[in-house]
Amino acid sequence: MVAYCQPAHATAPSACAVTRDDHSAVFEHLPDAVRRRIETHPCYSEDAHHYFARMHVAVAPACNIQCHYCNRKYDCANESRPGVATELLTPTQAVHKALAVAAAIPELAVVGIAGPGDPLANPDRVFATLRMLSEQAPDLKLCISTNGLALPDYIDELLAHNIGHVTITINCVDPTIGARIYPWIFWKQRRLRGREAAEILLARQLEGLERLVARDVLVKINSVLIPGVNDAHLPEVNRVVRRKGAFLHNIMPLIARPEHGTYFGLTGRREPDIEELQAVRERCGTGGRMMRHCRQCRADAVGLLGQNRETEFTAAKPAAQPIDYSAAAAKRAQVHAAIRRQLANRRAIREAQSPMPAPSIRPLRVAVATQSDSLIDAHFGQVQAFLLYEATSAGVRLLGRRAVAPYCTGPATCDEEKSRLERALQALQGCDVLLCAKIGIIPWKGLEAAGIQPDSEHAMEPIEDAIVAVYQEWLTAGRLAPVTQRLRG
Ligand code: CLF
Ligand code: SF4
Repeated sequence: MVAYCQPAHATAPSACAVTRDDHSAVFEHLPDAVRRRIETHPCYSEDAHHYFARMHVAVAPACNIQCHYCNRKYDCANESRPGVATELLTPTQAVHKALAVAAAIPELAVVGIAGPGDPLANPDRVFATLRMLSEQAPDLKLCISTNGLALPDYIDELLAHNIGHVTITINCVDPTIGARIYPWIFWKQRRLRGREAAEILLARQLEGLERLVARDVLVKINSVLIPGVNDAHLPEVNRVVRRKGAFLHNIMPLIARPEHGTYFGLTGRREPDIEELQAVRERCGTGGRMMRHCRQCRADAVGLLGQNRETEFTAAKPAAQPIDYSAAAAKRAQVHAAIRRQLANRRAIREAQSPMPAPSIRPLRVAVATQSDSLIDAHFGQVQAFLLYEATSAGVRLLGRRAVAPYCTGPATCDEEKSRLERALQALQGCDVLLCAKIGIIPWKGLEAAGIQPDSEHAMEPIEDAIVAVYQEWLTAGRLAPVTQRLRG
């Protein structure tokens, strides 16, 4: 891609003061027809992402441009990052895998093609896959994510394959900035560079956006926030794409580490921190039309957003039984109907509740040690990053990921241990609570002394359920002082 395009632990909605996610209330003004098109899509509806799953089929190896944040040669099975895929599939293998996943995960709602290269730079493979999928699994939504260079050439074909959701990665609308992100594009049998290349790419992206919107496709724009390159420019991108009819804007942090071998990673381009990301999103100010729950999926991701179940469904692991797709589709229809009922109940509860009191209660910042990105299942000292969440009376929201040097790296002198703890505390700065599966007594005391409450009571629980429970505890205990009295982070 292009960039950064457990069985669901769906729980019954509750009438408690905070739910796992109430943010998509902002979509409730949408016409019913549009709401129906997004309510099961985990990327287009923040509500849906807790309940409905997506999968990507990695059928698109080639790309027609180069981005300075991309290196598709690097793969790590444990890493969730756009452009990463463990195995490339033929269209037939991809369809077989999609049917196997659909049979095993009834929450599956969307099959997307997001790489590892650009889908529209691989039109034969991609359209063969889409054609077979729409014939054999007509109840699944199909979705693609593209850099947009070839998009205007394929509008009719995308519509013919029933594609109702398209993501275009647009990182800038100014070719001077574009030339700093895209070293080249491959265009009409020639490799073009610099501003000329960026001008063509950006013009094609915006043309594709306008033409899809004119054909009633719901277009989401992904933008990678690259500090020092396009951070100040993204509000302008937001204005332009909104004016042209984009449905949703998703601003994601740059991932750039030297070990990934990308230009930005190797030349030390900094990844933005959570506060910068929030600030840019706020400056765009599109409220509910800003996607905030993207998990920067792999090109072969399977499961709920944040889950990586792809290793359960490799080409080398064919389904044990022949797949009875009709039975799977019938089961899926039942499961989806039950989830829809839950969500409708939840909406009804939300609508019946009086408006929330003025936001005098400050948010609770929670750091989570997790391996799976869905459960609290990691030891404090062994993680290389914490997920950071914010809980308010409106719900629980993922803020992002904060890297940390693991605290436990073998025997250490007192001084080394102290400096490891200091690094961990720095990564946890601004947090009230750390949720983890386990933590040693020394870091426990260190965190407490720094005003961060370690908590391993919720080990192996789904992350957002645990955060709701902790938020309720803090609320009940009166530990969330009014905003005016205490602001952190
Ligand atoms: Fe895949 Fe993208 Fe479709 Fe979703 S992902 S092609 S729109 S089904 Fe979603 Fe993953 Fe973020 Fe993409 S969380 S990277 S936005
Ligand atoms: Fe996507 Fe191609 Fe850019 Fe990589 S180089 S992020 S595959 S558009």
